Amino acid sequence: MSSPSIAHQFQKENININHPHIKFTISSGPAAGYMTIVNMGEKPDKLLNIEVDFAVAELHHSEINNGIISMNKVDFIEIPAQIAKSLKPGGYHVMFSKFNIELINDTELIGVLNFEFAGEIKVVFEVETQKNKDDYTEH
Ligand SMILES: [Cu+2]
Repeated sequence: MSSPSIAHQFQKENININHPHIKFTISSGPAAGYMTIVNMGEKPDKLLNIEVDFAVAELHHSEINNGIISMNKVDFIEIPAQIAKSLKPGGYHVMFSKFNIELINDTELIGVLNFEFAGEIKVVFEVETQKNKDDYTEH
């Protein structure tokens, strides 16, 4: 069990990033990044990309069609106004690959999220072992 983080969130302007974390099964990756992005503003914003120095990061969307899961790279993730959008298994997520470090449970990694309007938001990802394919913690 990872220790409960009371206020693991990051905010800039109208965008709040809640509990960014990376789930991995193999220490060399690949691994998925999840979080909840809250847009408290009156206008939509877009997550354009994410910069990290430990891997290659892409924005992905998973879809299930006729029981088959497909994963596609997307150019951005739209965050509508007044909406909390969760990046979680089966939907939008960050895909990390080509790691130049080893993933270790209960450690932290830094990343910078780039938004069209809010700009750069630096976050700390909690690194957690993935227990099953739907494992996702929201807190
Ligand atoms: Cu993916």
